[in-house]
Amino acid sequence: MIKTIATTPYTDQKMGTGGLRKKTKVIMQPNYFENFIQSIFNTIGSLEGKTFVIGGDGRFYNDIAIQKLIKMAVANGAAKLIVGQNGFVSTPAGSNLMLKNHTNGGFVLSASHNPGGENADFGIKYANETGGQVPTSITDKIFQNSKSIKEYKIFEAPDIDLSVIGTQKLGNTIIEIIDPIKDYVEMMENIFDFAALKQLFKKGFTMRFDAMNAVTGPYAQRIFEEILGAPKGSVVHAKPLPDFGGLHPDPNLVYAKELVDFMYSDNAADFGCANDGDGDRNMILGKKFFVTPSDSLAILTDNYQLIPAYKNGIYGVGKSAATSTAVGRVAKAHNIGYYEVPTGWKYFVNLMDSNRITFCGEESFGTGSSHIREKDGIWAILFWLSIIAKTGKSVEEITREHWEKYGRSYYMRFDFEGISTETADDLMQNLENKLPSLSGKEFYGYTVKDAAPFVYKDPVDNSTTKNGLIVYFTDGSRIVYRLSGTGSSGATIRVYLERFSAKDLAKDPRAMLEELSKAAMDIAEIPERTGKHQADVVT
Ligand code: VG1
Ligand code: CO
Repeated sequence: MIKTIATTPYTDQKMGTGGLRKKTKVIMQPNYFENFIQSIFNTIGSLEGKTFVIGGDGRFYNDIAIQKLIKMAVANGAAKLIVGQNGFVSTPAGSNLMLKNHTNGGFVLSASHNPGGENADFGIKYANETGGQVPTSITDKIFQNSKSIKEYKIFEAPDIDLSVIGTQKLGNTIIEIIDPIKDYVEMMENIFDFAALKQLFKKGFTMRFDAMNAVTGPYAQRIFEEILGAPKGSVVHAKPLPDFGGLHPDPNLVYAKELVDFMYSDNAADFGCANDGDGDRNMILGKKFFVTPSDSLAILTDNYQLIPAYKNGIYGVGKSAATSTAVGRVAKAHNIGYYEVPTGWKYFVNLMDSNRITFCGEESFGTGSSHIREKDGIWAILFWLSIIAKTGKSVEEITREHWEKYGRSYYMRFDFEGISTETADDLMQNLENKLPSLSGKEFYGYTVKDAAPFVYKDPVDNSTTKNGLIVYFTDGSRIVYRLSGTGSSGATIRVYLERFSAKDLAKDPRAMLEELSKAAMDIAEIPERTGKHQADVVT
């Protein structure tokens, strides 16, 4: 039976860089989740005849939220729901299901790389028929709607059993419970040369995939161990747990420490990699060697011809403004399109849909291609393994040869966390105000060429987005400042440093960027304004 429930609005349901992301306890407030979902349904109009994909990364509260979501979609009149078995669907697998089935979009319940649990974070990613997260014009409307919501609709029924694959009906809605891994594996088999990858493991190649107790464990076990023949146990932390076993499922040098320590030990595997909570991020490591995500994007792009799906050519490549310019040099060499967008994958969607780009990436451990409209952690790993299989070279050799060919962009990101929103906003405003006066000034040997906010005009819908402030120096170095849009409380200031060198290819990035980091602290007055003399997280 359809029930209409009276409710009162919350005022903080604004989506950020990756959907709505909040403390789990905030989402658990009475009607909070329901209000947000109904605001989406109210924004997009009648659900009649519409199909949606539903899943999540298995974190705490997923099981409860998913039942509410299904019953609300039913009450609002959706024709069909495609739901991952036990409620599991990774972000890239979800995007594939949406595209492949010509759906009207879907929901991945995840706060991505944020920790999970009752005292951690929860989130909702909402995508439209592109399989990509909705543009800001829509998220603004949803936010407006949420501020005046008075009621929501829910179908009253016992919980659905999500453990059995098959089709059932709730109200007038068809509910299809599917194996969330099958279609994803098929897609990967159509992109990469699986026979060559099997050969690689047959020859004794070793890898370690750290799933960080999040959603990609079962995907990775199926692909790497069962299909490609990597030794059992190559995938670690493979069981998705509601609190990720206490791990912070953000695959970087800080939070994937166990994997990093292993890959820098004498027992290291040939290849090391990790994914984040919802499977869209990746980290790549060789033996005692780390590949920055910016370099990874450049290297994958330079090697597109090695992959069956791309060997006949790619359209172009996109990167977020904060990502290093390494891939720009590759785009130039291959004479392909090159786009710089604001932070957040949704800005790549129009570029992919209009055949302007095939590959795209962000410095925050995200890489992907137009096979779907989200970044894809396992895709990036299979791409790297394919380069290794085809060239016979190690991760380190591939990367060093790349630097020899193109020069090296030394790159680091500094995060200043737990700052009050007011302090962070003031700091950014003050910096923006003084940008014009920086030109020609010298900081620790670096002279400012010019400085400006980053403003992006989408070539497809002509919308403009302002995100971050960039200081350019005369030697080509850059500092990018921006506020995080994925936190669940307070503010995080991100500072991205980049310095190019054509000749010095084997220096320590910290040493190469020491003076620039001092300049970054001074220019934005970070110590004076935040009391912090050091970043909380450096990646
Ligand atoms: C961060 C990253 C950004 C990424 C976003 C979502 O955003 O910097 O590059 O797209 O997370 O990633 P922010 O605003 O906190 O810097 V995830 O893996 O949701 O899906
Ligand atoms: Co993610």
